Amino acid sequence: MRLNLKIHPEVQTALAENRAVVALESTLITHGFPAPDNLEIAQAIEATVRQQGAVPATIAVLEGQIHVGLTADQLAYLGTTSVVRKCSRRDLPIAVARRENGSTTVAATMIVARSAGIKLFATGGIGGVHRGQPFDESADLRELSQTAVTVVCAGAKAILDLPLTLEVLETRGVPVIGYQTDELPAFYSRQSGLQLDMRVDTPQEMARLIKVHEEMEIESGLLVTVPVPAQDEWPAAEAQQVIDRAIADAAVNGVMGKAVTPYLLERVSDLSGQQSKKANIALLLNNAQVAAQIAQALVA
Ligand code: PSU
Ligand code: MN
Repeated sequence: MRLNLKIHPEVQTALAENRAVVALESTLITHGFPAPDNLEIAQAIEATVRQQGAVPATIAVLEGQIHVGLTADQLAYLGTTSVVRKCSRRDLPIAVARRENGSTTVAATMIVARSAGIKLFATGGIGGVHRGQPFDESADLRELSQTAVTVVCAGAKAILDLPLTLEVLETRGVPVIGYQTDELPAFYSRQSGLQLDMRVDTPQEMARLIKVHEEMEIESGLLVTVPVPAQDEWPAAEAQQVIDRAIADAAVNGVMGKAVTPYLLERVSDLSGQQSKKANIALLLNNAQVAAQIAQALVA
């Protein structure tokens, strides 16, 4: 792929010197949380990566230019601008051609990270197969099957069909690894009851797997799934009721396509008050920390 990237000098230097870099997505800033929480959360994620000694590279499109690493002003602009295109793979050329602002989903962030030479990327939850809508399958899953970037997340978002999402990941050849867990985390809560084939307990162990995968030139992504910290968990039984209601509301309102995920996240947040937000923020910061530690182990 040939992308015209504007790489922040700090990120460029870190890559040239083989220092740890963690890519970060931007859809969670523009479509995942309302202002002003969104900007505070984005800043906190970057700060967490830095605290671990790694360089954050938030990825977004600003006036048609793809950026890898944003200045503080650019991040603030993205967090406060109302018209931003949510860009998955197919939307990237549209945002560039029309000189628009665009935020990148997991799929688009993987594409850009790969092109920039960044091996690791942290997010909240990947997209997946929607419940009751087996043909609404996030482009994230296809990207994971073909783009060699490691994505650190808290599983697929709990608004999704987790068993089907796991099946698709298996079909597409994506290794799914539990980080200090034997089962797939369920985003807001720690357990899904779905067993995983592989568990790692340290950043070093994960880095070794990434290196072997790279040496074998298997051009798929790797998915590292990290449970939300126990003290911030939103118990699955409670979360499920709220999620069921949000999904029903989406159906009644005819929400479709790429609007589904932002709608459900907002509805869940409105219906649950602070609980979903607390869990969501905690898992984002935790994932950023784990990703930065793995990034460090990769360059050690
Ligand atoms: N995780 C979050 N909040 C988000 C998302 C993930 O905690 O907003 C975004 C990611 O960018 C992911 C996207 O790639 O939702 C999936 O959207 P879709 O189902 O339309 O592919
Ligand atoms: Mn979707």
